[in-house]
Amino acid sequence: MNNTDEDSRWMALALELARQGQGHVEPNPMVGCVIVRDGQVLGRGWHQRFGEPHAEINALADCTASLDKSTFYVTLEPCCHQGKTPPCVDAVIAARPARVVIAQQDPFPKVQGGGIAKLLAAGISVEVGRLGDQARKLNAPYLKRQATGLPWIIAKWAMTLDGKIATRTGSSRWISGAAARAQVHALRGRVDGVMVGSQTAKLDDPLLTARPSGPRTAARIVVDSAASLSPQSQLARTARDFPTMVAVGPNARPERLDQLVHAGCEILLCDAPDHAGRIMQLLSQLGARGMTNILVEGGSQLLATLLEQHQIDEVHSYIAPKLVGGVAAPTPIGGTGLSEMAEAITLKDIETETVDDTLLVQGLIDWGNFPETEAT
Ligand code: AOF
Ligand code: ZN
Repeated sequence: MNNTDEDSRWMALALELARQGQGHVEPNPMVGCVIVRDGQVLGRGWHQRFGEPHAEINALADCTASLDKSTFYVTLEPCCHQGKTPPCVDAVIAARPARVVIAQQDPFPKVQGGGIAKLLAAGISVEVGRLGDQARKLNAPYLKRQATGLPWIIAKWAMTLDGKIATRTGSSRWISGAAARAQVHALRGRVDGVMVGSQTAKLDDPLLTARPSGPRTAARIVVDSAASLSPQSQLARTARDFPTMVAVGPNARPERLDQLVHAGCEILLCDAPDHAGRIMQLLSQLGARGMTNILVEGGSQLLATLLEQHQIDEVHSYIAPKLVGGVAAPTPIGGTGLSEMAEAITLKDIETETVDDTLLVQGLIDWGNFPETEAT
């Protein structure tokens, strides 16, 4: 194996370790670190939990040998700031490695190339960008929030083979099978929020909790300009057990707000005059609260607004081998839609998987929301 292959292999291992922090470290990025000398792993570590030691510190703690002439593979530039923990870059320099290979620069304002500069100033050879695309994909939600203040939006729907998310009467239970639904529960268990529109809340009366629970408890968020969520709904009735937010518009009636507050819901006021403006205000509020990932489970109007605002970043479409037909049966994304097929939004990084009899198609949409950081 030549040096380049070697570097990619160890960085791939560091990325694999980083991923183990998913659901535990947000709003921090997922970071992994492998320390190698002469083809031997001396230590490995990852950022395991928000507020706890960073990847490099855990990898150093895993080492018993001297690290002289070793190479560090880190998926993100080592930090150079005093945060909840001391700067990692000082601990890396103290270990006297020959080289540090970094997948990606950290856009965090207190770091932003400062960690790399400190390594270079200490006479350590530094390479930036090894498997950078993979690192960027892994931490895309972190990068979007750093760049825009907005959370990463995952749109999920289940539809029949003829593209319907319900029958013409609104019946939708169940389109996908139990195994596909279990996957969605796992996703709910690692995101910061699970969002639906008011119509979906009304028609489906969902609970939107993760069953079984996952590494974090998502807030359930209803986009409901008129505060029309029924106090008798499952969401309102369980609002004291699971965080529940209702995003309302400026014209919501005060008595409706009182009822929801009384039930234990938190009201998020979005006062823009139009639906799109209110959605953007809501996303800003959620991002400002430290939310990194929001799962949106419909309906078609909410997804249309998010798409029009270029705020759907990732799609999980479950396609079940069923047909229901009907021009009045809803499809996943409503709104006016595009006029030209040539303008269709094309997803990238497509992954497909069959879950029992249901096909999952997953992909990302690159809106250019977070430009690549310059390599130093
Ligand atoms: C690293 N290695 O493993 C991680 C880093 O909240 P704190 O104090 O833990 O700091 C969070 C910031 O530190 C985060 O925004 C990012 O810039 C960096 N994360 N850096 O060297 C790591 N998780
Ligand atoms: Zn650090």
